[in-house]
Amino acid sequence: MEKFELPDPFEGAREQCGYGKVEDQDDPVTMLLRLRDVRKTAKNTQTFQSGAQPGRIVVPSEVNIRSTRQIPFEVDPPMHRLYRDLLEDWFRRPEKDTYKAQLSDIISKLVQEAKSKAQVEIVNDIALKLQSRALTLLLNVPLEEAETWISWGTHVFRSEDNPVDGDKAKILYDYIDRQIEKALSNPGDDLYSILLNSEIEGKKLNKEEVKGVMILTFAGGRDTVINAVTNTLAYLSSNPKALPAIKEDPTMLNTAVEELVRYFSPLTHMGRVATEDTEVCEHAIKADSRVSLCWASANRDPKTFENPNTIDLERKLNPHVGFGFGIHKCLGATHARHVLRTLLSVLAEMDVKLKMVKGDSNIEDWGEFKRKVGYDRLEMKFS
Ligand code: HEM
Ligand code: EMZ
Repeated sequence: MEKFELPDPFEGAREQCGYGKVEDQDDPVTMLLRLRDVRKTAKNTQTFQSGAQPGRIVVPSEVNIRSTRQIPFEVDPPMHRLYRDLLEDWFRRPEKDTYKAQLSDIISKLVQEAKSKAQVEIVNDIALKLQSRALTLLLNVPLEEAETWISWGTHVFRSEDNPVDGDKAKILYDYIDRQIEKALSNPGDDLYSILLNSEIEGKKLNKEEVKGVMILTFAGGRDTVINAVTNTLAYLSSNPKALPAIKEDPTMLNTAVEELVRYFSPLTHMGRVATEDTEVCEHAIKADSRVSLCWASANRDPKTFENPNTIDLERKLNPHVGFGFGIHKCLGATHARHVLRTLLSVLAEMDVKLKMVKGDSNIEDWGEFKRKVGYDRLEMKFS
């Protein structure tokens, strides 16, 4: 049985100095590696802003492929609060029973299909389809719409040989523009229509703002969910006792999902831009330079997590930052948690056995740090 492992490349630097450096398109980034510093910096939105030039807080930087500001992700207080107030109710929809039933149906069908095949490629045939179909529930659009999104491949901004591919991004932007026009001429009860009808301080959101929310919903919730689903299946295949244990005691589902998100940390890090000369970890940070909050490193910090490199599905104390920390905490977390929870519970209920056949690792390259985040391809057998 192949061992499933996502090694922690940050251990040495986190212990020695607490930060690392990465070059990116002539705009270097100081990665903050300790949980305490990550939290402190995320809280200090005055000195470490998200509302810099659109695309700049993302690593690799997306300044060359978009001018649309992603909302509420690239907005600072006080505006940030107004957008969040507008969005939070909608993003709690996954708590509804109808939503849960539909999600369970989407997942059961995919698992049935996988069981009927001799072998299945997880990334494209399960994770991408599951992510796309589940997203139709969050946006409240017809299930068929997912087929278009599936045809775009796993990442909407990256192609095989280009981490920031403008042509690829244009497919998404043009698609969203068309959906916004459709919603304007024929409003329904989907997220586009709801947003176009919303007001902040008595003023309707304009098309550019709606586009900013929608790009974020498509981009932020795509490879994160795909990696989380793929890694979950890889993990289960090398730990055959996990599903029977969950079936025996479904209360484990809550701690299991949190632990998987901690260990996988599907979003490695996210940047901020310093608004003034400052210091983190006794390291000088110049005004207008970039730092990043490394969720993946913080989630293995041994000062907080006992046996940080072990997956313990019943971990009791788990203040992980896999979904971020502070005001920008992931809006899609309720949805993502339900996706993972339902996946585990459907597999457990169906007594599915998983066998890994072959995996090509997806390794992110952050200069001195190489981090496995999942798989580009993963062949498995379901029975
Ligand atoms: C923010 C992780 C899924 C939408 C964040 C942040 C993290 C994160 C770490 C904080 C970014 C920051 O502080 O700069 C993840 C992970 C996911 C996931 C690990 C899957 C396992 C999703 C999904 C959606 C989504 C499915 C929506 C469809 C957002 C939005 C924000 C955000 C809108 C910005 C919130 C704000 O700025 O107030 N996510 N995310 N995410 N995420 Fe997610
Ligand atoms: C941005 C980001 C959002 C960015 C919370 O994270 O996710 C990245 O995958 C995208 O490339 O544009 O949406």
